[in-house]
Amino acid sequence: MRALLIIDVQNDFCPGGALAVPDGDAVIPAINNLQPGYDLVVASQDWHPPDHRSFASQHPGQAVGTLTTLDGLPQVLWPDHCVQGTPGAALCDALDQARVAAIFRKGTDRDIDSYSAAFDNGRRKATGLIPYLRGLGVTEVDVVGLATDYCVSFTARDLADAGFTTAVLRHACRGVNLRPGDVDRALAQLTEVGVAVR
Ligand code: VGL
Ligand code: ZN
Repeated sequence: MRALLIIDVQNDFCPGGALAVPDGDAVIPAINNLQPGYDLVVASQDWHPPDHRSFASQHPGQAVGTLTTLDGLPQVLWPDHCVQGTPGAALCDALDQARVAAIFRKGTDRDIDSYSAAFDNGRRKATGLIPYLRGLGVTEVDVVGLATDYCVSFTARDLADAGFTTAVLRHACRGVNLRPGDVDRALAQLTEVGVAVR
């Protein structure tokens, strides 16, 4: 069984959104075209409470983009984004959801960020994605969506670690590139842990 995993194609990550990824909406037609080629299509959704501690607004005096630590883990401070139930948190209307069998929400615990769709950043709690895929007999997962250097990359690494044959499809991903070269570095690190980048 081959699955397509669509990461965080949400309004806040697209142009005009709170944490807009450059050219983020370009992934949507690419992902719509890919979907018919898979046995299973699954999505994730970044889904934060309004006082999530990854938000710079929760750290007076600290600017968006600052690198700090949260509960002992490295943490970039982000603008408020993907707040539960807001239009910014919704999956983009142009994304074809007809074949999306399940949506895994993440980042719901205010005290820890969750880039991966499988575990929080401290690998303390699981979302259930991995047992869900295993239970359906999935062995191969192609990962697409937003953002390449955060949620796509963390998810692909966790899936490869869990034993899935994992690939990231570059043409259907876009990255933040907070520091120039972040996307290229993230993809290079993925190839080192056995994720195919194509
Ligand atoms: C993401 C930063 C903060 C992502 C989510 O979906 O890549 N990035 N929250
Ligand atoms: Zn987030």
